[in-house]
Amino acid sequence: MEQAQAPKKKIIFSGVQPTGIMTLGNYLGAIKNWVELQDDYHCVYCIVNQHAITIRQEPSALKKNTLEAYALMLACGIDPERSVTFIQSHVAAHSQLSWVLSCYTQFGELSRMTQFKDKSAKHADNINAGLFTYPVLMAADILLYQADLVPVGIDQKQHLELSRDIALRFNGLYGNVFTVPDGYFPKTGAKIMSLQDPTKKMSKSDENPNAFISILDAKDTIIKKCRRAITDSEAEVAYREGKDGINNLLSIYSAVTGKTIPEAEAEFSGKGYGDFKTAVGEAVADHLAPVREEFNRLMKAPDHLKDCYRQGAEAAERMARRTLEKVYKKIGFLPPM
Ligand code: AQP
Repeated sequence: MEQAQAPKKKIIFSGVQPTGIMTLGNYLGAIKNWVELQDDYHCVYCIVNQHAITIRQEPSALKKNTLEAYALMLACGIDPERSVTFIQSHVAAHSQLSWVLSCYTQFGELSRMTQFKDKSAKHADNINAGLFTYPVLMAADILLYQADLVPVGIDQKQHLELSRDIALRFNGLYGNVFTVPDGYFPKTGAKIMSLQDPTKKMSKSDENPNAFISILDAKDTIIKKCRRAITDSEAEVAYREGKDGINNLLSIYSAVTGKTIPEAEAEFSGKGYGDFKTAVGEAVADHLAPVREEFNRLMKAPDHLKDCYRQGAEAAERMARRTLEKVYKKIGFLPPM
């Protein structure tokens, strides 16, 4: 099997953390776009297990989640023969470049990151340095591959802007070393909210399983979670301010059916929330059913998965090494030979 190399097309980089089974938020905000972008770009997609340890992980669970996240990425439609697909810790250049970039990133910049503030409030007993420097590793991930575009959910916008700032600063000092990446945000599904608190984003590590839909949830579970979704006391399926729960369900419905929000509003006009929530659950479950089937098939073929991620790491390594060598030369690191 040949991994794509020799990029002539524009380059895309993105990653997902193996912190649990991906949610509908990860799928609609990120992976679904990754799949579509494979037609027009040279894509590099990564399971970012080094980012995951910024929050304490149980080692056997991390290992299992990493393989499952990789399989799930393929099950969603990422083709390892067309895109470079690998696991972050298999390519040492990520942590090597991260160290260099951390010396070109200011403490004040990192202190302003809202994800750091949110996650340190949530994990007050473990506010480690990695949690603080997470955006530097993310910048290294992206800049190593000279990515032109980075498809992420809107929640990652601030980190992406920091990556751009770091690239511009470095280029300003040493010439054009890095491509300055642009964000690529989906039109629908850019931020899917929690079903239990629609002012918060849907997260796979939420303690309340009713707050998120996992891509691998069974159909009846998905419908049940949608039916339990927090909405409001009105009985009108309409997208407007103050109706966060309904807005979220309408966005989800629109993203999985391809219908526009006004089309969805018209479809449920005069109907109660019960009917609407069930219809959303059914549409989501039908949309995800083929992914679940393919995931189960792939998990029965661990040797095939291993071949894919090993070859992916080799292709990634070749791309990453070129950038790292250039960076080391620019900053004056004496070459080993
Ligand atoms: N709710 C969301 N809506 C839209 N996009 C989302 N993404 C995550 N949540 C939503 C996008 O998914 C990609 C991978 O995210 P990640 O797993 O690397 O990290 P995350 O953003 O921290 O996702 P979670 O699910 O919230 O993970 P935990 O619970 O472990 O922190 C990113 O492109 C992200 O934008």
